[in-house]
Amino acid sequence: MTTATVRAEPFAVSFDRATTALVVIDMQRDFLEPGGFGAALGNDVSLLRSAIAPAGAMISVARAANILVIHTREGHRDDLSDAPPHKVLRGDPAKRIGAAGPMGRILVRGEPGHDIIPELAPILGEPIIDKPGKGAFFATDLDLILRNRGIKTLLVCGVTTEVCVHTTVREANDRGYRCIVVSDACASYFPEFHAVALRMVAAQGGIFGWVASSADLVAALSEKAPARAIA
Ligand code: C5J
Repeated sequence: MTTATVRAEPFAVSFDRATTALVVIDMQRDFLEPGGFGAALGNDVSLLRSAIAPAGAMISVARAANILVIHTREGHRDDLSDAPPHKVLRGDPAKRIGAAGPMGRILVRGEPGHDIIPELAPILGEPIIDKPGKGAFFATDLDLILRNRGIKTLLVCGVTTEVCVHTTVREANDRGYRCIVVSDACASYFPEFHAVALRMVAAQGGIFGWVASSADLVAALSEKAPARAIA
């Protein structure tokens, strides 16, 4: 039996492990550590750290249950040709996208700040989606990867709840994926936005999907499941 059932808002949801992926959004040094993009925009980056342990627990249980784990990173080419000018020109010129910071050029691919934080480092075989936008489907091959693997349900966590997590969940809905947002494995620089963003997902009978805690998902996924079949 590969089906798991989890307590969730607005109601309990069942999903098949074999057609489920865990998507970990933008758990990058640029957002979670001092000196990166998040800090450059004036945010208190320590507010995001609450998501690290729950996201780590989700990654561990997904790996153990043979659930595909996908990581995303927001960032741009080093010539910034894929960055809209309005995004680059925002904020203090010394701290804009592409400017030199303590973790290298801000939000630029290949720089130390663009890396996923060491606590949640991907392992071999886990796709990493480099995205220029907030949504993980925009200008990426995420949809192709999911469809090639027959994925139907996404467990979504990461940062920030109301920006890249929400945008990705909205994009996923329109592409036909069921989304379960992992409440405590997401975080925002604005705790009130985090709370409201989660409520928005589950409101109106689950207009964007479901919201479940990492503890409930870990418990649901810890039940023994057979190994993934090799095609
Ligand atoms: C933001 C993100 N907040 N990953 N990016 O700019 O949510």
